[in-house]
Amino acid sequence: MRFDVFTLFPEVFEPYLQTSILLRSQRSGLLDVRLHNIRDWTTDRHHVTDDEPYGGGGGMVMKPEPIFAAVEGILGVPPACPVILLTPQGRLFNQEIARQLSAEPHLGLICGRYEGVDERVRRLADDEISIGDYVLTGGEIPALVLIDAIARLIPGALGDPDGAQDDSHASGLLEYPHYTRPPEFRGWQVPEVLVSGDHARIARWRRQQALLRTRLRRPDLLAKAELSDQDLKFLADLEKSQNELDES
Ligand code: JCQ
Repeated sequence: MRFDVFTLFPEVFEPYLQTSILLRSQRSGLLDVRLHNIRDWTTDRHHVTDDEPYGGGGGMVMKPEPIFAAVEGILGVPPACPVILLTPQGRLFNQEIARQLSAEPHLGLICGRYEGVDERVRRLADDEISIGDYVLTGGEIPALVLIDAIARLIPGALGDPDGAQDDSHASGLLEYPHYTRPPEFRGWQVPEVLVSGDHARIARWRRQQALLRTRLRRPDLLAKAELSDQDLKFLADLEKSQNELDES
């Protein structure tokens, strides 16, 4: 899968892209991230990429010409792939959107800076995505978030055949608790079930822990999750024992 990233700060992508799974995916040819400096597409003597907002008010706005020149210069007219603008005004990114985007062979990502981009840049974008309700200095971290979440869904990227199947949010539930050696650390024991060797019992315990944790921390997710009859029985029994305690 190929990403073309349009940014004023391509260097901030380098260290993260040169690490771990993203590095391996690029080396194996599963992932191809191309970074483009919007400043390289300016045509004026001082390579200016921003300007004052019409109508006044503080801050600076990214000019449309270099962004259009960069995106169209690299991706063609019309662009050869979907183009996404990273902005707090976009639709909220989640695992479902990551899954859908991982089916695309090629994506363009535009990173804004300053107070934002000239409104006409929106005409270049097929989609606008936000990674959360807060304001960042630029769209670079959001673009890395998308690349990371999407790239690890490419078949073969994680190295094991089960891949991202077990991950938090893949099932719509939070993950069950994980433990590794030592069996006791500072007096805290690894749950007995995990060292029992009883794989059916381990699977049941993990599922129940995921359900308990999701109910406690993210009941909004539980309402949307795919639940088996056994899951529903477990949750119904929990409610029942909770009610009995409340009445006593
Ligand atoms: C993305 N959540 C926060 C900031 C303007 C394109 O215009 C702008 C882009 C940014 C950077 O993105 C974010 C963001 N998701 O701040 C202002």
